[in-house]
Amino acid sequence: MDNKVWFCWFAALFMAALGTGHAGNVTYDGRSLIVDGQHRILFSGSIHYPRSTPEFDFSGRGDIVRFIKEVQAQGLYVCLRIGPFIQAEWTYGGLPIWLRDVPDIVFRSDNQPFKDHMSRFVTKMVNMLKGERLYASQGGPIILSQIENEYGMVEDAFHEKGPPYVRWAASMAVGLQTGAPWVMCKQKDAPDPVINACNGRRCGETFEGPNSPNKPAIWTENWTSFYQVYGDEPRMRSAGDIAFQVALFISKKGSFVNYYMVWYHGGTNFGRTAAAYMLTGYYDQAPLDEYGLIRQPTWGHLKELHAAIKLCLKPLLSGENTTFPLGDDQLQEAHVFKGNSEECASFLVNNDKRRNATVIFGNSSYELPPGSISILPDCKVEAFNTAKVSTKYGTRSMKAGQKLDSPDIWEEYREAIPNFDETSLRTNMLVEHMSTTKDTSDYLWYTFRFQHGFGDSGSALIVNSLGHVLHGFVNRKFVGSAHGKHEDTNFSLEKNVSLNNGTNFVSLLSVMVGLPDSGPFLERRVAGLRRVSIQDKDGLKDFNNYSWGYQVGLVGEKLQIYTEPGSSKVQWSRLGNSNPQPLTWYKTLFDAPPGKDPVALNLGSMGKGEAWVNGKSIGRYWVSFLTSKGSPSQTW
Ligand SMILES: *[C@@H]1O[C@H](CO)[C@@H](O)[C@H](O)[C@H]1NC(C)=O
Ligand SMILES: *[C@@H]1O[C@H](CO)[C@@H](O)[C@H](O)[C@H]1NC(C)=O
Ligand SMILES: *[C@@H]1O[C@H](CO)[C@@H](O)[C@H](O)[C@H]1NC(C)=O
Ligand SMILES: *[C@@H]1O[C@H](CO)[C@@H](O)[C@H](O)[C@H]1NC(C)=O
Ligand SMILES: *[C@@H]1O[C@H](CO)[C@@H](O)[C@H](O)[C@H]1NC(C)=O
Ligand SMILES: *[C@@H]1O[C@H](CO)[C@@H](O)[C@H](O)[C@H]1NC(C)=O
Ligand SMILES: *[C@@H]1O[C@H](CO)[C@@H](O)[C@H](O)[C@H]1NC(C)=O
Ligand SMILES: *[C@@H]1O[C@H](CO)[C@@H](O)[C@H](O)[C@H]1NC(C)=O
Ligand SMILES: CC(=O)N[C@H]1CO[C@H](CO)[C@@H](O)[C@@H]1O
Repeated sequence: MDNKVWFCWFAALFMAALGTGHAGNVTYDGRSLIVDGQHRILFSGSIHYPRSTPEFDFSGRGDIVRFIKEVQAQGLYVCLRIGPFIQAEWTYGGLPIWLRDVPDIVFRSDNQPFKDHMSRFVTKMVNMLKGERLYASQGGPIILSQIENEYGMVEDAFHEKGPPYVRWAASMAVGLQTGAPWVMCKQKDAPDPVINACNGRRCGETFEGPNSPNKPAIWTENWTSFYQVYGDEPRMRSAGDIAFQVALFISKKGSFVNYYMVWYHGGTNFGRTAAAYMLTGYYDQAPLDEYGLIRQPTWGHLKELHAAIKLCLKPLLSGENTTFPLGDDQLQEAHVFKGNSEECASFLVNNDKRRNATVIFGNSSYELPPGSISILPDCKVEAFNTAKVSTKYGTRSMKAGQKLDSPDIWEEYREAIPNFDETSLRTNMLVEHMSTTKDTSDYLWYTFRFQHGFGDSGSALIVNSLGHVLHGFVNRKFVGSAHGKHEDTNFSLEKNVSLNNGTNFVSLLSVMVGLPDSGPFLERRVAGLRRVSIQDKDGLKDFNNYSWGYQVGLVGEKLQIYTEPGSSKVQWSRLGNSNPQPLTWYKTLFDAPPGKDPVALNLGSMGKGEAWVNGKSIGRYWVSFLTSKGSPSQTW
């Protein structure tokens, strides 16, 4: 197990331009983190570095040391969210699939096998970073670390095994002596000295605050409710709404806001790293889009917000705060920070989401748009209002570089449909998908053979599956496909089939589109076929406990025909337009477009599958899964 790779450590990088130099030991008090002896208001933008790459070069995407050194070189700090469970719409929440085979393991619980593996991982990680001198106390950029992730959401499911696990995780982390504080997000009872942080899209409104007066208010993650799954339309959160929540959080003495992906940069779920039903594009709507390009007006509006808050720093960090109502209907209020001398900053909040409000503050009158906050860095002149977006809308234009739609430039290889006689893995029952594939492939063939006393076309094949996709073949003929969805993975395929009088072969291809990543007891989740029967005029015959033959993965995967050496191991043929078959590999060669712009492939004419460029998987596509408006969720 030692050579298995835990491939996702997520780091958030701070955008606050704080200059370089040593951060020193990092501490905190009730106001904020104290970095290099100074209170700080910090903004950071999450980036999952394995989801980002500037070109079709995938070497070392998991190199965290290189990533952190690059962050430092840019003059930024790092808040490292170690996990090891990270959810993050990453397959299996970032845990390696082999962990479920550890005897007696219960993930994320007061369970010795899990704790052993978790502490081994976290220790290895921290020691590696210490070895590279990357913690602030060593002159590095890491000023904060996170252990676990949103455990408060699932803690109750573990009953009496939950709280001791939280205490253990906190003391294990703190015991590693990083010289910088630790946070737990969504964990009201985070034990001292670990800081409880808010996760959620509206922390400005909902956060109950730190669980001790000595801890600062920290917002580690805004929301993840806008990740896109197959079948979803893209959803945008307005720049004004984001700015409102951030300004409100700061006005209530918040001192650290981390823009989670929907707000900063998502990237791409390359290969098979996406969790169940997640799109390959991750938070394309973020201020830096899937390709790393600036998305306006969000990016520009947040930049102006940060500049306005920066003008308020002195009174914000060292002043006294007061809060008082402004209107008569209790929907408007002022948060005022007054320093020693003339320093004064105020946040005028209009909580009325429908109406403008005219308020008197000081001796002046201010017009506040619905659901907005005005920031007055001198308590007089409005420097910024969250609803007044002055940045222009931007559009991303895709330029067609090359057309690859001529059949002449393509070759195909048809994947063999295995029948029962060709399988070597046998049992007398339906197996669970994940424990059989061990996630070496999305694909698992379930096959059986049976005798039928009469040929007929009035029989029906009925299959129930717990995810995620099923393709049915009878006597090597395709009979149909079905799939579940993110909210309900349970689905059935019912198809009329014509059977031979004599021997019949049924081959069912179960496909997973990423592993689950959320909720308690991940180690016990099941997927794949649950029930298989055939209805004919003699009645319903159940095949669950029949003799089954299995094949893990596809022939093309085994031969790696998406690589140059693998490609030469099979006979490719010209694109045939007769009898198209699902499960076909296609390949072509093309010249890389000139220039340095991001390059995308338009897979809009495809169905469902995975795409490789130069032997590297650029992720899955599923353009045949349409949204309610009838379009694919992602074609680029
Ligand atoms: C940080 O704390 C450690 C342990 O208390 C101490 O040895 C070290 O000198 C401190 N570093 C700085 C930069 O203050
Ligand atoms: C200062 O802000 C804190 C946090 O929002 C709040 O609990 C407290 O009541 C405020 N103090 C005053 C005097 O308004
Ligand atoms: C708020 O005021 C602005 C201009 O002062 C106006 O354009 C807008 O329609 C008003 N909005 C509402 C909801 O009354
Ligand atoms: C408001 O105006 C009065 C009279 O001109 C003045 O005494 C007072 O200081 C002003 N208040 C503020 C907050 O500017
Ligand atoms: C099925 O095949 C058997 C053996 O060849 C034959 O006796 C029987 O008549 C066939 N039944 C039908 C309905 O064709
Ligand atoms: C899946 O759906 C079928 C048919 O609606 C139902 O009989 C079965 O109990 C469901 N299975 C699960 C695990 O929910
Ligand atoms: C199968 O065929 C029968 C008629 O032969 C039809 O009533 C039924 O709807 C069909 N079922 C399916 C699942 O297509
Ligand atoms: C298959 O066998 C198991 C026990 O071996 C039994 O619990 C289950 O009900 C059987 N399933 C069906 C569909 O007959
Ligand atoms: C309040 C809120 O939106 N919380 C979300 C934070 O993210 C997790 C998943 O990581 C969601 O389950 C929560 O609903």
